[in-house]
Amino acid sequence: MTARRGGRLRSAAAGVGAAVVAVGVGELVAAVVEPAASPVAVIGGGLIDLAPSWAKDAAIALFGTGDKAALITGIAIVLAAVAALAGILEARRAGLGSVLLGALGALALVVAMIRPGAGPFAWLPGLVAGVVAVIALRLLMRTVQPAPYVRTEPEERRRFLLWTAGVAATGVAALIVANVARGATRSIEAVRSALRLPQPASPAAPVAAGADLGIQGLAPVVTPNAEFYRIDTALVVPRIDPADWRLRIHGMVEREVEIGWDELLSLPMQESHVTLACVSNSVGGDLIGNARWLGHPIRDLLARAGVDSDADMVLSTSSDGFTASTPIEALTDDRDALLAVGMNGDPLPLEHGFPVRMVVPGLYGYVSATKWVTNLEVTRFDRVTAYWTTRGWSDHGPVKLQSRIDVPRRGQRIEPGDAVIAGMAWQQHVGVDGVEVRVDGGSWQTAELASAISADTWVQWSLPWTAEAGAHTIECRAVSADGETQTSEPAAPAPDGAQGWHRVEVTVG
Ligand SMILES: Nc1nc2c(c(=O)[nH]1)N[C@H]1C(S)=C(S)[C@@H](COP(=O)(O)O)O[C@H]1N2
Ligand SMILES: [Mo]
Repeated sequence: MTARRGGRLRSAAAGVGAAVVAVGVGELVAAVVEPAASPVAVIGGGLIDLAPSWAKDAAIALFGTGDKAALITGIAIVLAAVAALAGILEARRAGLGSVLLGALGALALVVAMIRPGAGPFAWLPGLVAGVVAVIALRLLMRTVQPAPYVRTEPEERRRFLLWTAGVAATGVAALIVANVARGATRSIEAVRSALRLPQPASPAAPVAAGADLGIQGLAPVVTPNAEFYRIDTALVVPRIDPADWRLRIHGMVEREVEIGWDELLSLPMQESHVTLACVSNSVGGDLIGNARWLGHPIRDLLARAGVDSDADMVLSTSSDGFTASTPIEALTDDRDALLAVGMNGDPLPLEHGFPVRMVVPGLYGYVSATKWVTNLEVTRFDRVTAYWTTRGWSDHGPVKLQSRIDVPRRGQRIEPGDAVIAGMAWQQHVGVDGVEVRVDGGSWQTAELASAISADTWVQWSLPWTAEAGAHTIECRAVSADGETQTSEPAAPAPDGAQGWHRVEVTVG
């Protein structure tokens, strides 16, 4: 009887040990890839969201500002109980406890992914936690298994205790490292939110009331930071303290220039709206956004360094090693190529390049918009090749003339009668002069253009439409300020940007 109880106790301990290491490793993965996707935090957050308000009020009344700690303690107790149960079940029937622990990991995975603002790797911590839990449980069960009905042998007990303690200690160590990593993130986030950016010496003109048509379903003309698309190779978002940030300008220059954060902020700041687009954006895609950037003109810094007339490119490098090759004329002509520190009135969000990034109107992001930028080398296209160019993308990346239908959405059902077709059009730094729309291959109709913020931004357009019952195909094409009509010739994003007409199929009635 004692032996049996001892066996059950060990099985329960094995379950708890497996859970500890799983949570530890899951939290560590989250701290590295996406702090907000921490399994404990998402489950806790989910519970907070689900909890009726009386329960929240009660928790706050009982625990005050310690309510979060209380919640986490509560989660830990419940998790320990479930894990102990998983251990006992696993001893009864191999696989049963594993399924239970795996399901907890799956729950963390799902909750992390359906969270608003979930990042591309939100699923990873839950997945890793689930897999680690199952492996650890199976491993520990093997050290329990030989002894459940036999008298406890000191040898076996020692082996079991060592393994369980080792596994749990690994989990605790992972938790500690995760917390240190998260602490570092928090402090950079705290530094960021405490920052006050200087007023622009040359502010952006206010956005005209007519720039946003306010049509439901149409992208807003200025994209809120939280909705701005994010594309980069950074599995771990670089965390740079502005106090440590430095930019070095070197290469084919008369004199090297190096500046730090304080000096950059002391320089005259310019503000302008620039639409940033990704070369990977497919026709009709949403890898594009428009923001009001605050920064210092790159042109002025290059002038300070004195650019060699043989140079035709600036290779910008980020703190994590990403590189972009930007044609030098785009950085030295009169366009608003900025070393940006602000985005829509706030310091750059961490994932959009905090503390400093480049923004260059008219070029795709991969050849111009280096985030977390720390190095500008003045050089030549025939001497060095940037990150995406070595992977088959074009070395120059001017944006192509494009237009997109936002309203109605593909597959949307519409009531017959008065409707509206609306969308966005862009060719940054060239500008858009018109948009034409046709339905079911009929004649092209001229859409109404909203007032453009500038040639460096996208522009909204709309066209009233009397929707008749049946299936319809809507197409649009833009005309640039240069008089070019958007080509119907389709092309995939690689190697230099997608092209062709956006086509949307809808059903009326
Ligand atoms: N450091 C760094 N900067 C980068 C990238 C990157 O991978 N690393 N990607 C570029 C690409 S391809 C694009 S489209 C833009 C996207 O900027 P966003 O994420 O702020 O929208 O950043 C550019 N800057
Ligand atoms: Mo991109």
